[in-house]
Amino acid sequence: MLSILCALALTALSATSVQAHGYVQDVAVGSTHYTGYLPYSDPYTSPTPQRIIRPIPGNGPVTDVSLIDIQCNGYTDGGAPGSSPAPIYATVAAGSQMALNWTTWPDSHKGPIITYMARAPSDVTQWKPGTSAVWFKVAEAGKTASGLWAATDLLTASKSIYTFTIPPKLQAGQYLIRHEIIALHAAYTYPGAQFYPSCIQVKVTGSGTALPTSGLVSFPGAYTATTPGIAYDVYSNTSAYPIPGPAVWTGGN
Ligand SMILES: *[C@@H]1O[C@H](CO)[C@@H](O)[C@H](O)[C@H]1NC(C)=O
Ligand SMILES: *[C@@H]1O[C@H](CO)[C@@H](O)[C@H](O)[C@H]1NC(C)=O
Ligand SMILES: [Cu+2]
Repeated sequence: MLSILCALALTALSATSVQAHGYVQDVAVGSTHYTGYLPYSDPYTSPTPQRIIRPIPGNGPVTDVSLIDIQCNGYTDGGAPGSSPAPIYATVAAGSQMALNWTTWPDSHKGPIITYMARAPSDVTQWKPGTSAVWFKVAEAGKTASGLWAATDLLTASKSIYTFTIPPKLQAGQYLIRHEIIALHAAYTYPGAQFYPSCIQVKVTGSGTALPTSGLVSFPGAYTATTPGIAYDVYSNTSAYPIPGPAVWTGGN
């Protein structure tokens, strides 16, 4: 079984290294670093490395927005659909920054970078949101007025590090962060956009009390084939890019 998996992984590695997509390989909170889930080595490493990012099958995209795969990147949990939780979480103070280090992102894969959070009812290392509407957006970046894209232009300029702030007044507790790049190089029609979500488990500390109670969205659910920004001609459309999903929640600022 293991050799079959290794062969598959090697096949996937050689196939995808040509296409070179990516994933979050490191998360930094201040000077504390958490290595991301490494899809080409973690499954074959013993003992299994303890990660804060939920397992992903590889560096490739999800393209069907109706699948549970769109939530945390298409990994099955014991054969059941939906992502498998990770064993640990990062601790981060409300109002502090998280720096997400992506693998080298291909120039052709232009698109937005979007980050959501969802409050875990109790233990985030056991929680699977399923199709519940639990997610709120905390950060987004699309195309600037001068035509620069969050991915790849700005991400490359920042050495593949994307930084966002945990809302300063967010209620303490455990959360799942859903962070994604949407690559639009084939998004002139649907399906075409490539989604690269990562789910990061955190415990937020602080004395804040803010938590959104309305406008929460589900994954799958938040995006459809006709949601603005899911289909977009990245080569010829010089208009503003409408970032998909709800407005950024500002109640925690
Ligand atoms: C991102 O992570 C990689 C792999 O750990 C590391 O080599 C690289 O230096 C990191 N990038 C930055 C800007 O810290
Ligand atoms: C450009 O994108 C916007 C937003 O998605 C859309 O409304 C508009 O129709 C597009 N323009 C062209 C020429 O396709
Ligand atoms: Cu790709």
